Amino acid sequence: MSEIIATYLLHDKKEDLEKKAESIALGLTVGSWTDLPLLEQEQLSIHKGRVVDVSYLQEDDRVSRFLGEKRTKGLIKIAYPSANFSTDIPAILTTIFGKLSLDGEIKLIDVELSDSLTSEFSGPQFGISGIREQLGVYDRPLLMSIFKGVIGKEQDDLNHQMRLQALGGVDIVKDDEILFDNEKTPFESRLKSGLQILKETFEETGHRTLYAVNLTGRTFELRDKAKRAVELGATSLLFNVFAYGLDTLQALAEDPEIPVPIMAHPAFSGAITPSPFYGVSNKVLLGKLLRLAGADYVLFPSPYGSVALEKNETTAIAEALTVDEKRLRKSFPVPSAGIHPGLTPLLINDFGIDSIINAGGGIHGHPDGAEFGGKAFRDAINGVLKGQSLENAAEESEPLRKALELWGPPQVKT
Ligand code: 1AE
Repeated sequence: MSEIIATYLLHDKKEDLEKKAESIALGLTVGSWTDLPLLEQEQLSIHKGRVVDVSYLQEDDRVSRFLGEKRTKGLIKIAYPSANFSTDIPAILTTIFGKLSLDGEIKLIDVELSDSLTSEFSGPQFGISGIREQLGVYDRPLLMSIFKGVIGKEQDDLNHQMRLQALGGVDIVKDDEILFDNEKTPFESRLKSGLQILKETFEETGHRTLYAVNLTGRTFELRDKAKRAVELGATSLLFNVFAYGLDTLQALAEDPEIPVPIMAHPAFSGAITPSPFYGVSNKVLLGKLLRLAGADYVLFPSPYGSVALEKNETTAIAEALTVDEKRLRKSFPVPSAGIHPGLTPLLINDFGIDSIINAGGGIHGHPDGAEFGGKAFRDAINGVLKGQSLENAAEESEPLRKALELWGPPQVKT
């Protein structure tokens, strides 16, 4: 049966979670049920929500004190028949966590779509394998860098940064998500210049670099702007998906006239995910839903940098993006924020080679500049893959040695 099963974490005022689950399953589908005549019950049965499971968790006195009264903690799973909604993410979200998201201490922590429902979505157009093919790189994590300090700057400044990043051996350069259309570096000329620099560096070094230009502006302008970017030769688009909505990402990803990988930035997701009581889990929002909506690359805070998530949260996101799934390509996990070369062993250990190591300050802040920042990362990656310690790899790499002197090997618990 085509359906979606949603799992919720509750801290409920009442003690009877079975009753609560039943009221959600009916309330969000057919409404009151037992009073209906049998014939009507039969007619409506394909629309009726189903309680799949209810489990009680250890109550936490600190939580009850924090919320001002005793709470019952538990997990409930409800199945919603696909017959109730059109097959689009707005309809799904409104069904499974629309009004319900306003109903006290309840958090959506997982969603499972039946195969037939998943097959209604195209998912990533390129995914990990498609991006690797574009770059011709198959045997290591990719390296990405971010333009930094470019607001108010001239195109020449960006060109200089682009060149250094590419010469450093970076595979993908992304715009900073806070760089919008502006007079000094407007979208089209920024893209044209960036691509020209990358063409030149490719001719010089033979190393290919993709450029994720920030697709911004009003929602209804995005499609034409993205098509124009494709005409100009764009190799990727950066997209602040949570400022626009998942359905907007899906519309761009599905458009046959926009055949480029799309990179989802997590900006604004922190307004939805962090609470233990409310909102949506990172695994669902940044993992399952972004993959379903068609993100080819997904940025999220790593467990180590400046804006960190708990390690189990980050591995749950990466797992949702990469788990074998018959009908959807895999999205590239991009653990980010405050990343420097000293973190390379931890990142590869946590996320494997099918991930992207992404740094802004950790590349541009290298004592010898961004080119050497890129080289330090590439040498760290190669060393780790050869089984070397960072210190050993640094003996053969001056860029890495200087990076480690500045940032050090990480002082984090593993
Ligand atoms: C989680 C997003 C990280 C991001 O977008 C960004 O700009 C990071 O910059 P750095 O590496 O922290 O300088």
